[in-house]
Amino acid sequence: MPDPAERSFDAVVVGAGFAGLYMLHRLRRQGMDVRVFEAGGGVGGTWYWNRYPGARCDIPSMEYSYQFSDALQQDWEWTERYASQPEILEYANHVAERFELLPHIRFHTRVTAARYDESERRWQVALDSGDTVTARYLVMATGCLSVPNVPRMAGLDPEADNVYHTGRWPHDGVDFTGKRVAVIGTGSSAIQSLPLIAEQAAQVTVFQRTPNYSVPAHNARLDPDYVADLKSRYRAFRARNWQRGFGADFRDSDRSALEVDEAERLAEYEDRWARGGLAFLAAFNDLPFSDAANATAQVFIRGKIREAVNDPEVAARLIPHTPVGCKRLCVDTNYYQTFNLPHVRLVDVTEEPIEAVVAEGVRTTADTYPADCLVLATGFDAMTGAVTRIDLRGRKGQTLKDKWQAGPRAYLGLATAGFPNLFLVTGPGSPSVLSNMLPSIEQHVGWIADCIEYMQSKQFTAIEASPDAEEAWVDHVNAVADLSIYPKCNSWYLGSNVEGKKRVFMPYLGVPPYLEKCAEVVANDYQGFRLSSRG
Ligand code: NA7
Repeated sequence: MPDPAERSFDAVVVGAGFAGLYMLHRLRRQGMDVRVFEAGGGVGGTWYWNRYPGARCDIPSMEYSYQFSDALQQDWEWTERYASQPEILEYANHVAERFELLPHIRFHTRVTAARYDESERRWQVALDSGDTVTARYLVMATGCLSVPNVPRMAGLDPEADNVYHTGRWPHDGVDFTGKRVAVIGTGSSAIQSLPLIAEQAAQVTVFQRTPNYSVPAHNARLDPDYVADLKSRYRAFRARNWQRGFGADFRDSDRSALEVDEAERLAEYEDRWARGGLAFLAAFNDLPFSDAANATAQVFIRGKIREAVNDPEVAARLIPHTPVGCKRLCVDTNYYQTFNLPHVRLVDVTEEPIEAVVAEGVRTTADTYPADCLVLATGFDAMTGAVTRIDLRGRKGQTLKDKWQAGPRAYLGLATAGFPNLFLVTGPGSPSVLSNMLPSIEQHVGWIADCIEYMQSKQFTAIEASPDAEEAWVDHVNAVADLSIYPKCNSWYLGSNVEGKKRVFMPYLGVPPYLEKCAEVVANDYQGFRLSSRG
């Protein structure tokens, strides 16, 4: 049992990723007694767990970092255009040490349940150690991509020594030299890891359910002159990008793909392809909204896949038929080209479904593919999984899992009606994964910290989203999504990658209006929230 003094906090934060670290820092700066509980053995969240070969951020490193400390952003030196997982983890550790956060984090401790005590107006938080602590505020900094999605397959033992989920990669790495490897999934994790796994393995069989579009990363060492120039105007540069959701690299366009002629359109796509990265999606302003505009980008990438892959039959199987960006666009280094290697083959499980994982490898309806080890690149129970797996009970004992059964409901993605003093960092209904996560985390953490400070200054003891405001916001999130291509294919944005999960679009599309709305809510004394004092 913890020391009695250790049982009661002003705030408990769940998770020590980038959201949890900054939340801890902010609340401590406000003089609060805070404890972070983290299931992992270190800080970094998704970057702590996703240690698979090739794991790398798809946002440029000069913009995938905190902005709250000028000294920090001036001191830290990124080495590559897109930072690798080890470098991002090193950064997270640096932040934790620099701001003296580690003594306030309890590692290897999972929050299993939390119950709101209405009479005390405090959360009772149960830990897997068997201890219970209490706090006025509970902040879920649990990440959008933190609960692995493990497929149900006959014969599959996800805990077996030769089975590796990309989101739970062994810390010592895996040596695939001379091994026959089966990779299940063709999302970003597979797309990043396959070329490196194939460099080592004797044979790789990739099991694809849905092909994905991927654009080249063109990753490279950062040019010191470029870094020096950016740092000389870093604060303004980042502040401006924050307002837009993505950074300068994105080069937003104000043109429709349909208002230019074919030559101009191709030139734009070629230019973006040559520069690499997610900015491909911003080539024209209607790619996320117009089927006809999006179709032009589809044709372009399909051509690039045909150019990259020697065997036309393999190329045909790798070509997606969904809108570009509908599933998150991937960013790769030699993904399609890897299928030209003689020891790499592609199996389409829509043609020959997997029947079972067997001792020899993976058996489909057509064949058995030998494998010594299995890589599950099968993604995550995104956005809601980490929150709903905790037995969270709000007023009148209502569970969050029940409340969100038909899809997540949260006001601004920050709070949910019936659960006072509970905050979500980058929760469903906020831009989160459709923005640069780091600024979005900072914006949410700042909003929550300011809100708590406001409550204390006014002596409020509880804050709760009103059901009406929440409903209006959820309707708005859906209405905006329905204007876009996003609901037109199955993706983790919709939860449709997880068996039995309700198909609902979860992030909010549009950073600038979202920032305005959050500011407006504050300016109007937390409009849409009910604030109350005891008695
Ligand atoms: P993703 O993008 O969700 O990809 C998971 C892949 O695994 C995807 O191709 C899935 O096919 C496939 N999958 C999942 N379950 C199965 C089963 N049962 N059988 C065959 N294939 C399956 O996860 P990632 O980890 O790659 O990337 C997540 C995000 O992390 C990424 O978007 C970046 O933002 C960083 P499906 O498409 O569902 O048919």
